[in-house]
Amino acid sequence: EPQDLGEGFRIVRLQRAFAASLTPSGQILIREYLSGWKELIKLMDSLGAAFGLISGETRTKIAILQENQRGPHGAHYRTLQSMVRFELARGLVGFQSLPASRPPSGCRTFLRLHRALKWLELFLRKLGTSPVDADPSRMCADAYQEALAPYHSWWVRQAAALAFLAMPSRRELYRILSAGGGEEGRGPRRLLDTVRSIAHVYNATQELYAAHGMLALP
Ligand code: 1PW
Repeated sequence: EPQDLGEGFRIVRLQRAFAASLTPSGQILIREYLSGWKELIKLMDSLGAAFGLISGETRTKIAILQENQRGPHGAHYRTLQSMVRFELARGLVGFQSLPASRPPSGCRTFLRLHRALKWLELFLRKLGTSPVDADPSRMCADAYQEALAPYHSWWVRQAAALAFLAMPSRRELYRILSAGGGEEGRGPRRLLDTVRSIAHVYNATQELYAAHGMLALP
């Protein structure tokens, strides 16, 4: 589709990436998942400089997982299931704090993105279902409180709060979210389709991590 071309954020690419990251048999494909996150980075970058810390941190997490994929054990980093199996078998998960000399595990790195994905799911759902006069900056902050703040240090929470204050107006946000042309009237629907795709992959990840007692990796 023509709307797939171009450099800017496209919600349709976000939706397709997360939809493609969950196979019919329930495998989670890490490359597709990361391509969803890369699309999200474009969104954060278009929200302004205040989101720089957040997008920079996200880039770092993506880079760690991509290095694993390109490394000598790359074949094990194709799906979340095979990554978990591999790191468990090799004792690489890091259930206790690892010495700083050890690289962060794929499992703990993915868990950071997984938690953040819940924030996104909540935020987009609020955005897609709220009355037109609701304030996006408030919805973003509420979603953060609910999903992510409990895992963050005081300093990170302050920085995040500052970024939310700089959130563009609802009108501007909708313009960004419906970029690509011809989507105006479909904004909220596309938004809610996206929320559904994100929720599916979130829930599958959550089940896998819960089954292995990996929801609290340091
Ligand atoms: C338009 C809204 C977009 C929502 C995208 C959500 C992105 C969430 C990234 C939050 C990053 C905040 C700053 C960094 C915090 C890190 O300490 C934290 N990382 C994450 C991704 O939560 C935990 O990683 P760490 O320090 O244990 O390596």
